[in-house]
Amino acid sequence: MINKDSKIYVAGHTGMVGSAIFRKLTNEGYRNILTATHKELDLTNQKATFDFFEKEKPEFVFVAAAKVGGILANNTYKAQFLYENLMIASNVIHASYLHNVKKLLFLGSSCIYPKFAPQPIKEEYLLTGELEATNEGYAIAKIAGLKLCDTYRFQYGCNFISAMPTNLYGINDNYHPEHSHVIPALIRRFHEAKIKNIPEVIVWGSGTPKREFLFADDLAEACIFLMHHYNDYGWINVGSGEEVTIKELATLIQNVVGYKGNVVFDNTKPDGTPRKLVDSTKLNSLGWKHKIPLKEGLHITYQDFLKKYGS
Ligand code: GFB
Repeated sequence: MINKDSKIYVAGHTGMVGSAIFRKLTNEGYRNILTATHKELDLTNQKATFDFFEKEKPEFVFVAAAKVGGILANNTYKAQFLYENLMIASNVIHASYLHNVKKLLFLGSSCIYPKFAPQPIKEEYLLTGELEATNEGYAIAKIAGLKLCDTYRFQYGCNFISAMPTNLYGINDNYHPEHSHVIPALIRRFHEAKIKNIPEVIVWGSGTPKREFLFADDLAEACIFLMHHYNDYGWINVGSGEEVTIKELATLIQNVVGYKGNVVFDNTKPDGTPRKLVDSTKLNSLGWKHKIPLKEGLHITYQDFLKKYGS
């Protein structure tokens, strides 16, 4: 069982999810947290990863390191999203097996499920239909990762588990104008339009797709909860059940930012999956539920954006 003195490696601790897990662990009094920046350790490099585990011998591992991005980034850098995420998953999971890590939690994404899966999406719908083309590479790499966890449990008795979060947003997100996810992209675009008096803001796609959103600090809490309470095969959905259309989301963000101009939809940009609401019954029945509602999370996120980029 994990305790406050356990040696815990948070892979990807500088990213939005990894930094939320690091923050939550620190606030809860875990005193022995191991981290390494991308510059210090390239997890796509098998030798470097194996040497790191040989030297550091972590007891518990959160795999929050990944090459991530929004729909345009996934649809542009297809090879990198497949290769880099495959290598990170394979290297960290195999190194954890080689060095007797007591427990590992691998983080995937709701994009692993079929494009037209029945909604809400249950864990067992995996591999029952075609994937969404725009993020197929990322999805296949994440499916490989969760399958590595289950097969290492089967063949080597490793206590490796997987969590599949819905779309995430929150503190320390990536605000790149092209490569980011929808919430940080629109926060930045509405903010810049407000301060520069730009008459209209473009939102990608038709505005009709629906997305469920979970605040990254809620996911961090769910990951620590699962590290304590889940020790079995299978992947666990982590969602909020809070679903909005992209049009409704744009209006929410426009109001949070206080932008008074027009909103225009650019149909030349891809919509992606029409809907991806995950069924979180399995996790909820274990005793975890999200806390931060979308509106409150958007306000917190915008304040974080202003603190970091407002000037
Ligand atoms: O957040 P997003 O890029 O991720 O796009 P996905 C969600 C929806 O928002 C899509 C629309 O329908 C976009 O067309 N959208 C509107 C925008 N305006 C924008 C904008 O300015 N930027 C962005 N990025 N979207 C990702 C996967 O898909 O979901 C990742 O590509 C990952 O691999 C992530 O799985 C959770 O939900 O479409």
